[in-house]
Amino acid sequence: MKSGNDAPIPMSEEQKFFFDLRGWILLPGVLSDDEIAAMKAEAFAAVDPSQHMVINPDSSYQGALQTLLDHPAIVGILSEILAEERFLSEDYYAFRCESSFITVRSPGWSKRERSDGGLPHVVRPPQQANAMRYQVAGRKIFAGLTRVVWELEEVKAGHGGTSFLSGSHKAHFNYGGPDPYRPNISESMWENNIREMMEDYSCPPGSAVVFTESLLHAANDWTNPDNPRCAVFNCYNSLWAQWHRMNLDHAIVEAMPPKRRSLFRGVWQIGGQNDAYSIDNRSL
Ligand SMILES: O=C(O)CCC(=O)C(=O)O
Ligand SMILES: [Fe+2]
Repeated sequence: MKSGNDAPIPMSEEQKFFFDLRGWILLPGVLSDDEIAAMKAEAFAAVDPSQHMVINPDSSYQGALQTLLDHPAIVGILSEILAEERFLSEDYYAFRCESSFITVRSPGWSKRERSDGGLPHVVRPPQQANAMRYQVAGRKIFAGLTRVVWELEEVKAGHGGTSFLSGSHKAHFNYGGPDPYRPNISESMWENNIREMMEDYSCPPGSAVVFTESLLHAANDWTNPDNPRCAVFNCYNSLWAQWHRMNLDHAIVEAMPPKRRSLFRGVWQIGGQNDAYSIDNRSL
């Protein structure tokens, strides 16, 4: 297992192939045992004793968890699928982070605790044109809104990891519900068949899952009796598009190393050089 925030690891041709084909890839065993222990301690400290409500929603932007935001194992991938080559730089990231949260689920946690009840959903239905959609043009992936899930505990397939309908990020037909603009499969005549075809992953602690939010995906009951789920969900976008409202405290970003700060700069391009984060150039 490797670790440390050193040089970014380029996205491999194999990763591109499978990410394009399925809409998600697993990076198993990225973090060292020491890193996992430190991060888990922070994550568990951020949730209340019932283990579901997050007390400090900004925890994953701080401490050891902060280093996940631009971990070298994902920087190469995000630069490939969210950035144009001409914007790549040593000093600034060519993509943005726009959401980060911690999830702790003890054995028996039910997806009914989520507002969507575990319904398979997407950012926008992929068969329509929009700024978040997954696309490939000129042999280049553009993955609109992209999520990186860091699993800090073991995940066993079929026991509560995030599940995906592989390939659905490129679907051209709707999900069988009454409204083609609905970003989920509610009221679909094929709901059971869709759910049956969804797949998830097994992974050791310290693994990362990267998926496009144009892929149908869902939360699931945590039925693994051996350990809770402890995961950090980080969301990224291009320099010029924003889905989430951030409202992240300026002081938290200001305390980060300068390159990491650039993940939180304003969302615009023309009218000056938009590289560095500042109090006057932040995404809100
Ligand atoms: O909680 C989960 O496993 C699914 C989370 C989810 O819907 C997302 O990351 O967009
Ligand atoms: Fe989601």
